[in-house]
Amino acid sequence: MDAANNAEGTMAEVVRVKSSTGLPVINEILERDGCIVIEDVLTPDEVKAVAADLALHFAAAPNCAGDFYGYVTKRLSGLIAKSPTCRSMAINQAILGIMDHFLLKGCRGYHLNLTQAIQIGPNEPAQVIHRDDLMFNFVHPEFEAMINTMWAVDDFTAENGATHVVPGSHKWPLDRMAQPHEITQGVMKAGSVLIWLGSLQHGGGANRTRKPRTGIVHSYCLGWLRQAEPQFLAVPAEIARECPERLQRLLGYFVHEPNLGSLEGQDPIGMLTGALEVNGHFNEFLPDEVRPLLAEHRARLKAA
Ligand SMILES: O=C(O)CCC(=O)C(=O)O
Ligand SMILES: [Fe+2]
Repeated sequence: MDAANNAEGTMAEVVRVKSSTGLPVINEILERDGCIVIEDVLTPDEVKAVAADLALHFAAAPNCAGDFYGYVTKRLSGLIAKSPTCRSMAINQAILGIMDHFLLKGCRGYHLNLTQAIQIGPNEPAQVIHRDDLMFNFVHPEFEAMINTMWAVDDFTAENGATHVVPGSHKWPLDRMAQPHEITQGVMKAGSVLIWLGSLQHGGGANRTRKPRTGIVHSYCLGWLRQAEPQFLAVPAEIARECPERLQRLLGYFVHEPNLGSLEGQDPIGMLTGALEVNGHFNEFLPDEVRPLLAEHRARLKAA
C-alpha cells in the first residue's frame, strides 16, 4: 500500500532505527507511534539458522483455513521447542529492555504470550486490520497488556506482505477504524524486527509475489494474564530445563507477586531444577511494600 497524507497532512510512516540506537530513543518512538522497526538485529547467519530450524516444520504444515488467519498462510507455534535460534531471540537484551519499559508499568513480571512463525503465501490478500490486545477483554488505557515483535526471516517488502501498521492508532478511541491513507507497512530487511504495541491497529499484508513471506512473532504479555499459547505445554520440560534461566522465567516459571503461580507454595522453577518439594516449606511471595504492614499487624497482635 502506498503511504499517503494522513489527517495532519503528514505521511503515515514507520520509523526505522539502527540496532545501535539507545533504548530511551526506541521507547520514546514506540510511545509516540506505537510501532518501530529496528534494523539488522540478527546477523545473516542467525537468519539462516532460524530459517533452517523451521524449514521442515513449514514443509509439513498445512495452510490455515480461517478468515482471520488466512487460507494461503502457514502458521507454526511452539517455536521455543522447535528452534534453538528462537530461544536466543526471545531473550534479546534490547527487546527485553523495551518489554521492561512498557509491561512493567502494568505488572511485576511479564512472560511470553505466544510464539508464532507466519508464512504468508502468494496471493494471500491483506488480513483485516485489528488490535491484538482484544484477546484480553478489558479496558486498560494506562498500560499495555501485550507487545509483539515480528522478526523478518525474509525481506519484508510492500509487495510480499510486510505487516500493515497504523502509526498512532494505539491512542485512538476503540471505535475509530484506520482509513487507507493512515495505514503503512513495516518494510524491512531480513534480520530486522518490527515491534508494535498490543493496542496498535495492524494486520498481515497482501502477498502479490510468487514467494512466501516468512516472519516470526514473539509476543510478550503482563505476567498476571493468561498466555495465548500456554508455554508450559508448548515447551516440553526436557527442553525448558536446558534453557537459560531468563527464558525459563519468560516461559512462565516464576511467581507474580503476590502468590500468583506458585506450586506447592514454592517457585515453580523448582520443577526444572529438581528443587521443588511436594509438601515442603510453603513460602509466601509478597511484594516488599506489604511486608511492613504485615509485620505491624503481627506486632499489634502481640501487644494486645
Ligand atoms: O503476518 C503479519 O504480518 C501480521 C499477522 C498478525 O497481525 C496476526 O496474525 O495477528
Ligand atoms: Fe495481529
